[in-house]
Amino acid sequence: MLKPFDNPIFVTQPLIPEKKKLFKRFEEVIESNWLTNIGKQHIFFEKELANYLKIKNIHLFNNGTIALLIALKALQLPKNSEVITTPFTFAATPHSIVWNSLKPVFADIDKNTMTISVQEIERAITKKTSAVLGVHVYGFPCDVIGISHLAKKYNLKIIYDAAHAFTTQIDQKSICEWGDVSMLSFHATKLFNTIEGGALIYNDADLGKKFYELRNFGIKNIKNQEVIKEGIKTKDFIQEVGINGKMNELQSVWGIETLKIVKKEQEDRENVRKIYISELSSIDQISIPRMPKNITNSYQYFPVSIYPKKKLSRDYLYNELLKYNIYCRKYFYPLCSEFECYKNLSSAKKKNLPISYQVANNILCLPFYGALLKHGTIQKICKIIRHIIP
Ligand code: T4K
Repeated sequence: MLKPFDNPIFVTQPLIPEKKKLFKRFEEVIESNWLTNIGKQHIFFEKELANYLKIKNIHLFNNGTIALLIALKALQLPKNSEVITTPFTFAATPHSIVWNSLKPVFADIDKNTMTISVQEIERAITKKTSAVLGVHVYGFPCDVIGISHLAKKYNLKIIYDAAHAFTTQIDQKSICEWGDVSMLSFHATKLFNTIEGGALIYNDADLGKKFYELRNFGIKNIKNQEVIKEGIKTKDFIQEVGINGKMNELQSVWGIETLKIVKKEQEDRENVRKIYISELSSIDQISIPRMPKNITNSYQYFPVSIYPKKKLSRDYLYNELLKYNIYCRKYFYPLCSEFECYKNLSSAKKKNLPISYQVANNILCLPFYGALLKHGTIQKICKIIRHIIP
């Protein structure tokens, strides 16, 4: 038997900025006495990020879930109306619908992209449908063109959960340009992180203004400095029921420094990806989903599907890998539609979601981050997998 790893190998490892540069920026923040509430670092980071992603309109948030809550709130969808979404996602996606007093309706996914199927969306549309919340799962883009057509035909809003799609581009344009609004997550486990954090990307300036205000308790879009200088009482300027969704100055400088190293991490992950493909492609029981040619990989996860055969299944591989100190993740098993809080919805019935069940039962996210290139780690992981599935 091959020797297990001395230290656990997790599904991911956070990207940590260069400490010297980071601490210098922390000092700058501390000495400025300005720690949060859309300060200098926040504004600078927002601009840097917009340039990096080559997009015009972006607002930062303290995490992706709050960003998604605000995205739905700002669209002012009728109370109790239905939002069609995928069950093959993280809990934050349907939760954000329910937190807005809206009803999630699950539609099945496409077998190849694992994203919500346009045909299934159309089948689920009723008079009560107000929006579609698609998820670019693992950075695989939803059928954005098909969803746009449906939205026009039925007068629906489109929200994209792009938590996994930081670098995903279609024909060299950010995936986040599609739909009314897209949410990015900058959680520690994401390719690009601010420890916790998120962003909304949008086209309509009025919608952007709403995001800005809802993020800050609903306080009207006035600068803090104006409030201080002119002694304006903020209570006079609360227009809506907002929330505290602000990214702070330390998160922002973490983001500024991480942005400098994310390209290198992407390149490293590309090399990890190539090694996985060359080592694992010949194993009959493993299928590696591939991006279409005009799509840039998101480098977020490395999912594989395991075709069950005799004792060998996804769960068998998962459990065997644990013996070697390798902790893969079964993202996203079980489906959100199986959770206690959603299982009684009529759209949650198993017969309504056959592809989602099939995908969720066989998928496994293998360890995927640049540092796997060190000390032959990635080669050893592949060797172990080949040993388990001869
Ligand atoms: N929509 C989608 C589609 C999402 O996937 C997510 C988040 C959201 C919305 C919401 O965005 P945020 O509000 O989070 O910005 C993790 C993350 O917490 C979560 O952000 C992520 N999706 C989800 C898919 O994965 P867990 O419960 O799997 O995390 P955890 O703590 O088990 O971490 C996974 C592995 O990462 C660990 O085995 C070890 C490693 N790790 C983790 C942390 C936190 C580290 O090495 N260092 C760390 O600091 O949810």
